Amino acid sequence: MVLVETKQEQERAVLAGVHTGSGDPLKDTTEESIAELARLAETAGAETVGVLIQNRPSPENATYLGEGKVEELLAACQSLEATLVIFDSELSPIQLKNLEKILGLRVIDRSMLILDIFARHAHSSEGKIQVELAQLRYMLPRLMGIGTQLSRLGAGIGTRGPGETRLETDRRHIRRRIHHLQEALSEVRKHRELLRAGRKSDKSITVALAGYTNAGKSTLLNILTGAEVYAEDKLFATLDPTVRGFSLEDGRQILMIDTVGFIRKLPHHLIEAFKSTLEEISLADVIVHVADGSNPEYLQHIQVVSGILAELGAGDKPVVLAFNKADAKPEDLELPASLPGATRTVSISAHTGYGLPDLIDAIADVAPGKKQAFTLKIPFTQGALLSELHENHPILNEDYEPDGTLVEVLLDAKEYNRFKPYLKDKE
Ligand SMILES: Nc1nc2c(ncn2[C@@H]2O[C@H](COP(=O)(O)OP(=O)(O)OP(=O)(O)O)[C@@H](O)[C@H]2O)c(=O)[nH]1
Ligand SMILES: [Mg+2]
Repeated sequence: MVLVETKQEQERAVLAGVHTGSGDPLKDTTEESIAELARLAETAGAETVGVLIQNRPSPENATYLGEGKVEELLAACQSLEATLVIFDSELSPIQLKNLEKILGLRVIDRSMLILDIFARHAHSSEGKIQVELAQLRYMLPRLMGIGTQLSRLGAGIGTRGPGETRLETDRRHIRRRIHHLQEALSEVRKHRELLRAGRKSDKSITVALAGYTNAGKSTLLNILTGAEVYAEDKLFATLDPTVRGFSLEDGRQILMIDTVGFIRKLPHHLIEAFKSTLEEISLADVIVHVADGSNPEYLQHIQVVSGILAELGAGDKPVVLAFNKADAKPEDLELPASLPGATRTVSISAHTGYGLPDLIDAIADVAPGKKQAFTLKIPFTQGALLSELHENHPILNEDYEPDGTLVEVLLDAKEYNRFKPYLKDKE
């Protein structure tokens, strides 16, 4: 068989948005959100050839941009030979339909772009189901009574499905598919619950890595646990949670879970659809919030992540905030020593290994079952107790006295209560 490589022409995208100056930089179109949109476009395989931002108090109902600006956008698209227009905010079904008609080009919005990247990066069956579910829920209202269905089929960003299944134009058919996917997902969820129950029964402590996309979560998991998770300078490189274990010095077992990254204006359908994956975060004992400490935008990123964590019901968990990429931090960028909402704050580099012992210490400090060193004196008559200590607890030191064995051992609060009668300093 001869394999013929077909090279697809790169899409040429014009980015567009409305800057309302509403004062909420996480929802508005700003220089940063447009720069991020360009990176998203790049990750999806499109080249940004132009940007158009209109200043107006609120988007126009029918066409998002004002009439004059739409004309300007049309002219720009023609002269730049654009193949695609990407809006920075979610478009209503009407806006989408009108804009496609006026511009004569494929129009997508930030949500569709993110969904498209997720569709490309989904590998596990769970990931694929979740992405398709989010895509269909997003598409459904946008297929109602409009004539653009056909233009949504075929190749190109915003049209890709996760599997072989083509998006069906028939609403009923889509509803049926959504129902089917929901059932499949609940099966997967059961499987996940079983896995989790297994972890709980082996008394491991679960630590979830959460954070903005591209902050370095997967790189950190790899360096801490020797995992080989795909990490790349790409947005949403990780979709599937990977779990790897390591032990703390006091013997506690940690299971660290890598998770999907967050971004501002994350489509709500995605959060909904990814609930079963994201549950790994809300059920963890500790959250390590990885932030890119070399990015001047770090505070906004932290805000977005904290918001989503709260939405997932994980707002009250102990959080270790890890400012990553210390090796690349610009000299004039100041990082706070602590932030509200973070139990501990550390500075690290997953590339050079800088600060990792501090990170481990912080995790050990906030994780349940923290152990401390105590010196016990076990009378020689209690041989069984001594063997038990040896078998189940990390021993730091051992010495013999005429009336018993002195053992320096690490104990958590519960174990401490049990061995309290043998504390040496009680004498
Ligand atoms: N300079 C520097 N780059 C880093 C560091 N840690 C990670 N990176 C780079 O940052 C990029 C993103 O890393 P990932 O580990 O894929 O980030 P992530 O948080 O898992 O991203 P998503 O899975 O997309 O959410 C990669 O190019 C890494 O090599 C670091 O400590 N210093
Ligand atoms: Mg990752």
